[in-house]
Amino acid sequence: MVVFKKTKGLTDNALHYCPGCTHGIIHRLVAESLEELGVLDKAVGVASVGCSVFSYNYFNCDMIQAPHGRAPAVATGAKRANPENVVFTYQGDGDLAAIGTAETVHSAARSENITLIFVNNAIYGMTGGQMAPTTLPNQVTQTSPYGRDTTVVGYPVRVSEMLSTITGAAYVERVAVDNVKNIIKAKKAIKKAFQYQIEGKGFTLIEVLSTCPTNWGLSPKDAIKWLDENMQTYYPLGVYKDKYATEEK
Ligand SMILES: Cc1ncc(C[n+]2csc(CCOP(=O)(O)OP(=O)(O)O)c2C)c(N)n1
Ligand code: SF4
Repeated sequence: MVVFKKTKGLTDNALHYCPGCTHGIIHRLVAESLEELGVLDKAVGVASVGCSVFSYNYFNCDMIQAPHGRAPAVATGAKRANPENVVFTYQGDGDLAAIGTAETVHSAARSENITLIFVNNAIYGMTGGQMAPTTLPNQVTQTSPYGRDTTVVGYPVRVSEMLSTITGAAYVERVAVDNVKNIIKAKKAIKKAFQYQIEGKGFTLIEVLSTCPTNWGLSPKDAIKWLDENMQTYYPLGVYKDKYATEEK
């Protein structure tokens, strides 16, 4: 009896992520969703710059590598050139909410029919743990060794809340992958975003709260606890925008 089978949406390449990093779980949820919706052969993923830069080696669909922050612009081109494609970006918070803020906001404003998978781990992972726009107040990073001082560097950007104010955004939800219940919810949200795209409903973004045990300086277990206790307080989970919610009922 087959109890578990790996999704066809992922290649057989071994993931390079650190032990306890939840990038791998998020990859699986995206890949399973594409497979279950039967769109793997027309899916185009856009890898960003950050720890997930090699996601083009893992997703078993067409992939493009975009320069830092430019993934939504590249995705816009891929979608407009071939509207039957199911196009998604996979971006960290440094990529999406710092250097790529303009592309993120304006692709939402234009209601591009693309899906952004936004992995928020509150830090720049790949480059060694510098402060990100999403770093929490008082959080210690390599560039905020005494904790993020909001009087000097300002406050974290809440991407889902911000995008929910944009008329062009169709569906924006924040999820987490810290326990089984939340992982199931995260999968549902990701699948729904792709479903919306298939139905031509416009811009969708799923923000996934994720761990970076290496740069947080925590064990994988304590990193999950830190995500629960600190990140979810500052970044509450939930649906921030669903233009079509009433239609669905
Ligand atoms: C134009 C440009 N500026 C800066 C960098 C350096 N850089 C590479 S990855 C990265 C941060 C990535 O952090 P994030 O997007 O949060 O992803 P994570 O690694 O945490 O998954 C930076 C600043 C770059 N590659 N290109
Ligand atoms: S540095 Fe952080 S985000 Fe990058 S793979 Fe390691 S744990 Fe994951």
